[in-house]
Amino acid sequence: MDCYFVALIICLVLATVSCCDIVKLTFPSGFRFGAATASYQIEGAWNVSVDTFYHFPDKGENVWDYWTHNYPGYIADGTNGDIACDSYHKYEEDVQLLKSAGLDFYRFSISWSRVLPTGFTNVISEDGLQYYKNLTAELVANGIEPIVTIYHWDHPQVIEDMGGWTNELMVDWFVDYARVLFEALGDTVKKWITINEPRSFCLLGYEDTQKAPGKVISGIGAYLCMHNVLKAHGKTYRMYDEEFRDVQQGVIGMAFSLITILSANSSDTVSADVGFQFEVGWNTHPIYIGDYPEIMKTRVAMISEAQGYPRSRLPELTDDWIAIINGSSDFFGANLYTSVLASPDPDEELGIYNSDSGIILEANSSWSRAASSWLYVYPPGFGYTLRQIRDYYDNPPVWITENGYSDKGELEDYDRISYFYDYLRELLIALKRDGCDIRGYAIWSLMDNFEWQDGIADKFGIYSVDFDDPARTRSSKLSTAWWARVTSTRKLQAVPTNSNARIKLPWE
Ligand code: GBH
Repeated sequence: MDCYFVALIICLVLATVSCCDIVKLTFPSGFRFGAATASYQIEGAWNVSVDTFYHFPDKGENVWDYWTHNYPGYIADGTNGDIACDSYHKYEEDVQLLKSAGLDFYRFSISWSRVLPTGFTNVISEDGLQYYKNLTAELVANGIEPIVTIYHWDHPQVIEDMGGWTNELMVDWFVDYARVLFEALGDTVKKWITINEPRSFCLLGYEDTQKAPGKVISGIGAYLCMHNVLKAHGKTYRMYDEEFRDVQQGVIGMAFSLITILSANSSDTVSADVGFQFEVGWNTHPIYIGDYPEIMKTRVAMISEAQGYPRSRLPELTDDWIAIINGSSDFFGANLYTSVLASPDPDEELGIYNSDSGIILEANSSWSRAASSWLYVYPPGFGYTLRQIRDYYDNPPVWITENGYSDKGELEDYDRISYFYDYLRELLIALKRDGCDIRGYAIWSLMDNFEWQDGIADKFGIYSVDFDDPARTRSSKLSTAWWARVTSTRKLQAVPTNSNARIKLPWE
């Protein structure tokens, strides 16, 4: 009896502690906050330096240079990244932006064609490498950890001329490039992300004109692209193991494009999961489980046959490749913004296959929206997907490598703050109540930037950038101050509701 009583008291105390902890909305002491950007979206200086020996520009042309210069019609406002935020010249100021917001890390990406102007390792641009050495040194001097994305969509055009991600030789070209970065920066950089969101550029760049290289290779391009991405990632991971890990002691992962997929109809227990396996598992199962999801292999083979192809449009991962790719990840990088509802495609009952998944994905029209056409605000989806990752992949260490909200550039960005509040609250519940191993969170984005096919009209920054001003002046938004309070208190802060509530910046 006594024993039960004591146990009961202990339980009550524990329950109160953990519940109040969630109520207080504090972050664990080791939790890390940061902001993310990508080279093409912020750097500018697209043809900056001339090689003194070869006398050719030693920033090579990449697929986004080529795409925006030759096909500006595919960019909503016809803009490009020639200057962007001019971070190539303003990186010291950018580091101060991070510091003012109290951020612990900066996730930035490296421009392949800035480091390797010919695309290959026969010429290494000293200027290009120096830029990233300066940036990482500046970060470290200011107590900010660099987290480096090796590839965020801007591979050299010369490589695209040879098929880019649809050419299997890309695998070795990528490994060669990554090795140059480990050699040059690996003493300082201890967290590497090989590739950002393969799902996005494979689907939108090799089966659609929304992203460079804008090749429409329907039904085949994206699968081939992902196949080579997985190989390039796996081989880079093993190369780091063999050549660098002992000495450099870093970690390597990928930033996956995640999307929360919920059932449109509560009695449908199948569609949301099938949707998840096709949209997310396609990329994550090979790395965490060892092969493409079974349902993907079966359905794509069956539909390919019905379409008259001699073999499945989904390439096969051989046992040798599975051995390289399976387990090639030290952390799970999650880019997660939005949710959709899944339902079965009724045409399938008539024997008509409109898609390989057979699932229709549609946002709920009652969800509120950001400026980006694809971004719906549904905070519970964030927690749902974090728990899904825990359950599917044995609770891996997770870094939220991107999350954020787009608007039209308001400095008093209440909606952005409210998005952060609601999503971070879900994150805390997943972490503290549900035991998800979430280590850190990166805001997308540090500053307004070139938002790919949407040009510069949709803004994700917690700092604004004046794109009409040649100096690309940065200014803080209301969310800057809100973030500074979150990072200094390590606690979620209330959402200001009107301009009188404007929080003073720490340096004001
Ligand atoms: C990220 O894309 C990028 O990494 C980053 O560079 C970008 O600036 C940021 O987010 C904001 O857009 O037709 O189903 O393929 C993440 C979000 C995921 C949004 C894929 C568009 C395509 C819809 N993207 N999604 S789909």
